[in-house]
Amino acid sequence: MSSDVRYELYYWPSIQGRGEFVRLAFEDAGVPYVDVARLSESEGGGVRTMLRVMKDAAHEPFAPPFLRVGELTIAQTANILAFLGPKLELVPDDEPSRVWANQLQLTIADLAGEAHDTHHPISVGLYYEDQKPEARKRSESFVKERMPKYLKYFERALARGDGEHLVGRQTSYVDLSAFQLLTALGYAFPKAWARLEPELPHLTRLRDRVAQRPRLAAYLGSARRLPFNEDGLFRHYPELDLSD
Ligand SMILES: N[C@@H](CCC(=O)N[C@@H](CS)C(=O)NCC(=O)O)C(=O)O
Repeated sequence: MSSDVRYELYYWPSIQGRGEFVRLAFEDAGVPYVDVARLSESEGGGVRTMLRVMKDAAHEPFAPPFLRVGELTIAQTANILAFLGPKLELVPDDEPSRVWANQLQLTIADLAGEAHDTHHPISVGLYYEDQKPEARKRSESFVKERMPKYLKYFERALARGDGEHLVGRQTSYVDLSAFQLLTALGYAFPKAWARLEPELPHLTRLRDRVAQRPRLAAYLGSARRLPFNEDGLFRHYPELDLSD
């Protein structure tokens, strides 16, 4: 695995958000990356730098996260991971496995999008406080129907494989993303998660196993791992969780 390549990740500096799926892949692989917007402006970082790089790219990203490596600028989380997977040795070599990995990753992205829409059902341009009644309505169907439907789908996918890995027989970037997704949903919707957890034995084991991978455990305990917060993709608003 080559680590003399300079990988630059661009993402909002104060949230885990979608950038975290990419950070976890680098951290687990032990491959250095520069989290550019988390550097100060004097170090060549910051949000303004990120937005300028984004606008100037020949293949302009619509939104962060994006990756810059050599001449390439690559956006869309699942696309970034499909690019990085082979380089970080986090996906099997064969095409069916890679297509399956991408399929699962895109489904994780769909679920992340729906989780986001629970707190921003009307507009990303408005505050949560400006769309609270709609958010409650949206999250009711999310915690009762959509979250269980997605998570049971991932549980079946795991059970149909080797029971431990979503793709093939080794840890892939999809397993890392599934860890992130489950941890994030447990943070945002603790009651809904607690009700579902007994029905998700394989997923729960996967989450716990991934958390113990040495490089990942070191990262999760470090200051590089930002805490969840209510500016991010997965927010904990008790009124949007399952009621008792
Ligand atoms: N489908 C894209 C979504 C990217 C996205 O929505 N990024 C958010 C932050 S997590 C953003 O900065 N959005 C700005 C916007 O939509 O205007 C992906 O998976 O990367």
